[in-house]
Formats: sequence, C-alpha cells, structure tokens
Amino acid sequence: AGLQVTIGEAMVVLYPEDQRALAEADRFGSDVGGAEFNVATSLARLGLPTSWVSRLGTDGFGARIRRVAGESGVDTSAVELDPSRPTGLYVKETTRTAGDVSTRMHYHRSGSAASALSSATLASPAAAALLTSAELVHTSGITAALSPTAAEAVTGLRAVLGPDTRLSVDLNYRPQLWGDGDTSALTALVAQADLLFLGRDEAEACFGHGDARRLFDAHPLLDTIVVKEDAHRASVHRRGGVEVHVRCLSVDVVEPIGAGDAFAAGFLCGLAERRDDAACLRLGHALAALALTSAGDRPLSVPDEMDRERIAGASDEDW
Ligand code: KDG
Repeated sequence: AGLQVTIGEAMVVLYPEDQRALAEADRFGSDVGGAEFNVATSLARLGLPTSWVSRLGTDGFGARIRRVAGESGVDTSAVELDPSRPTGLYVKETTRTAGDVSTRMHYHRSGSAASALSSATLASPAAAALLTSAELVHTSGITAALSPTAAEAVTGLRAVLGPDTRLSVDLNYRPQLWGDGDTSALTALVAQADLLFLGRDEAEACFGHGDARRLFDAHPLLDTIVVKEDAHRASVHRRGGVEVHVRCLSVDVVEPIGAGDAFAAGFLCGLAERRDDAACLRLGHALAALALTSAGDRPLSVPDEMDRERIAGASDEDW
C-alpha cells in the first residue's frame, strides 16, 4: 500500500475517572487524541506506511504525543516544534442518562502550536516531500476551524498534493470551534476532496441536508461519499454509481469519542488494500466498535491481516 498522510492537531486528553461530572472529579485518566492523529495511529497500527503533519509545543505534552506516534509507527518527520506555543489539551466529560452515553468536549487549544499551522507548514521540505508522494492525504473540518492560517493551509491543499494523490476529508463539524458561524473554510475544504466522510446529523447541521446527490452536484471533484447514517448503518455513495449499505456492529458503548476516526481509518485501510466498498465499510465498523468500547479516544487493538480478511470477507448474513 502507498503512503497515507494525515494533517491536523493532536492534544492530550483528560477524562474523569468513573465518568464523574467535572464538578465532582478529582482523579483523571489521560490519553492522546485529535481526529487526524487518531486516524494516523490506527492506519499505522494496521500496517500502512503513515505520516502525520502537524505542529507541537516543546512541552512535555508534545513530547508525549511524539512518543505515542512513534510507538504506533507513525512518522513525525514533518511535525514542526514551536517553543513559543503550548500543545493543545482537552477534557471530555461523559454523562449517562437512561443508558444513553453523551460526551461534552472542553477545549483548551486556542493559541496552541497546532493552531499556528499554516501554508508554510505544508510547504516545508519535509511536508512537501510527503504530500507530493502520498497515495492519500486525510484531514478534517477541525483543521479548517483551528485558525485563519490553518484554514488557509487546508483550503489551498489541493495545490500542494501530487497529481495522483487522493484527498480524503472527514467533515467533523464542531460548532464549538466555529465561533461566528462562518463555515466557508469548511465548504472550501470539502470542495477539494475526492472522498468525504460525514455523519448524516452533522451534515444536516452544517449543510442543511445530508443528501449525497446534492453534495455531488455542489462539489464536482467529489467521487465518493461515505455516510454514517445513524447508530445502525453506514453507506458508500459513488458519483453516478451504486450505493452500498452495511450495518454497524452493536456493542456496549463505553465512550463514543474517536469512533468516527477509527471508522475512517478502517475504511481507508480497506481502500489501501484495494477492497470493495462493503468490505471497507465492514472494516470501518470493526474499528469503530473497538473505539466505542474503550475509554480513550483510540481503539486498544486493531485487527491483524488475518482478522481483516475475515471481516472483509464476511457475508451479509454473518455480519
Ligand atoms: O474525533 C475525535 C475528536 O473529536 C477528538 O479526538 C478531539 O480532535 C478532536 C476535536 O477537535 O474534537
């Protein structure tokens, strides 16, 4: 498989032990998160050559993120270190009501090293070498929301990719990060993508609809849209082609954050392994299930090649 590159912010995450409310919490677990970082670590652990492009502070949190990247097999040669800005942090607060799990994110990331990501970051010799040779580059709407310079960098992304490099975008619409509600940078990013991941609910909130045909009409470069319909199924839509649906796996959810990233990684792994759409969806669901059953943002384990064969080849009845 060819090189996979992701672009986006990684942060340290704190979460109260025993899923207590923040006002009552005095002990915290901790992990490393950030949408595109999560995708990168899963892709690398699945065995794909993977690089992550970003910026980190020279603080201990930044060192920890680099260590986790290295342990997962992610190349960080194009990560810039910034001694004048901190590494981002977020706290996640999970509440359960009548069996329903919901999580609130509290971000401490404005002015972070990654928020200073810019076109210059992507034009550095190390990043340029990766972006022009990658088979696939993946980023998300979160990066477009980080700052004006980050928005400029990702909305000009197409121009710095190789001629055969595919651009994958996860919508990841986070209203909290779009202060004044002007999401034109997000639309400009989506307009460059070949492949778009979205959840139907976030698409409705962001575009007013989650209709694949209308999205294809509005964005001529898009050839594939992967829609996470709800908690029960996801589908692949090809421009002018067929739709394929596959059911999600049902699991007891510990904490939902990171499931979308794991899903994207499973799906992209299937694409890199040249599998068909149904197999890619099944791999996405399998990775998402592993993230849903972990308190951290990333799956504790990923399926090895033999398991992937089995998952990819499952019949509809066995799934
Ligand atoms: O998709 C998971 C992310 O939401 C989490 O890791 C934090 O990147 C993050 C964000 O900006 O919400």
